[in-house]
Amino acid sequence: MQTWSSTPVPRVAGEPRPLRLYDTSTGEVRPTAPGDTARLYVCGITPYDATHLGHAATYLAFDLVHRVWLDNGHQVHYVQNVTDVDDPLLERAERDHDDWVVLGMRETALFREDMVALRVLPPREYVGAVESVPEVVEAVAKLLADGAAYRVDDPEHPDVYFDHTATGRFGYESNYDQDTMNRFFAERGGDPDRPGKRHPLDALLWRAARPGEPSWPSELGPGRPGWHIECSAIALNRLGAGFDVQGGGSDLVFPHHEFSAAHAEALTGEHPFARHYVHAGMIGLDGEKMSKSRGNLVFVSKLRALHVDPGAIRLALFAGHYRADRAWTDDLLAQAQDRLDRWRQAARLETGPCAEQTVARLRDHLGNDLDTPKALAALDAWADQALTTGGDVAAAPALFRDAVDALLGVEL
Ligand code: 5CA
Ligand code: ZN
Repeated sequence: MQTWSSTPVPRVAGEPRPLRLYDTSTGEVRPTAPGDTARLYVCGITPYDATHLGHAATYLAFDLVHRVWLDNGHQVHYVQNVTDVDDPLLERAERDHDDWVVLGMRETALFREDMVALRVLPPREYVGAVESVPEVVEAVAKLLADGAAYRVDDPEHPDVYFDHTATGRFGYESNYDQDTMNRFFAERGGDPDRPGKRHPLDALLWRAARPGEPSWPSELGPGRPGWHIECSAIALNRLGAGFDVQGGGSDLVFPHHEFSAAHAEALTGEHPFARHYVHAGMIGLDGEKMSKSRGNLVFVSKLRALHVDPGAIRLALFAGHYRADRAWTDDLLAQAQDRLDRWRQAARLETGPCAEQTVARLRDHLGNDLDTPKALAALDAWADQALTTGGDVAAAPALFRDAVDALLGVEL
């Protein structure tokens, strides 16, 4: 699939700081340790509706990961998928008498526009589920051959399921107890009651063709991919096993990332699938998680149509820590716009107080599990000083502007 465009990222004077991130699987903030090329996979959208601020917050969090690695001199091999065939997309298309292919293409195009407007650096490879069907077929065939997968005994719909005990490590990514796993599996796309499964928690790998549903001919018989194997196959085939960060929102901790890891580890025999599993908190509105199914959404495209400054959207979402569940409010946006105005004013001064310490603090805070609230406070302190007492360093406003651009993705 076509990815999106980006603007150049300035290099910032001074010493970069390595990136430490909270890893869900170990429950610790640990250093990332990429080689020359850092390898990042972030779960992409299911394109049945426009991008809301919850999605945006998640992609902005990983945009910071991307930017901090670039600051450290790494190349970044970033892969993102688009779940352009799955139940929610097919259901929405049917509800609206829309063609699912057209719906997916339309919403994906809008997502790209939103990402460009928000200055999210693009993935190197942007990969659809539909275009990766052959990769999924190959993976599922291998899992079947290795005994990690099985067909249900249903001649009409011979679906293929993953034996969740295949790796002997199931549960290591989320660390959830049995009850929590059962609950989230049922709530988040799983089918515990499907007759013929060996265990309620086994996950779908290949759904045999049903009348009225899209399907692809394959050595497994006609059908379509399950959800988790899509991300295992796309990530493994481009990044290899043991890549640096697997990312997404915290609603993907289980079952999606647990199974993506289990499928991949059963395929390769290598552990771990990713060295860090990183999850962004949920953005809510009016006390509830913002979600397409609840319909309590604020769309990025709506805000753009209202001429809201994308830099203010970034700063509003960075005002809270990426791992915290937090609420979107009009006040939050107004405060972010004020902050952006002050920073712009300060960055346009001819001279200012020395900004080197400020940039060092910015790097320290971002390197420490993307602590944006503290990073923003450090930048506020410089801007306030610049606008009140001032300073005589001619290079300071440009250094401030470049650091905010390169590291926070905000154009002043
Ligand atoms: N296509 C799958 C991933 S393979 C999917 O979950 N798509 S999605 O469109 O439902 O979500 C896209 C991304 O936004 C995921 O990383 C998800 O965790 C994240 N997300 C969804 N809702 C929110 C929210 N309210 N706050 C923060 N992130 C969210
Ligand atoms: Zn995914």
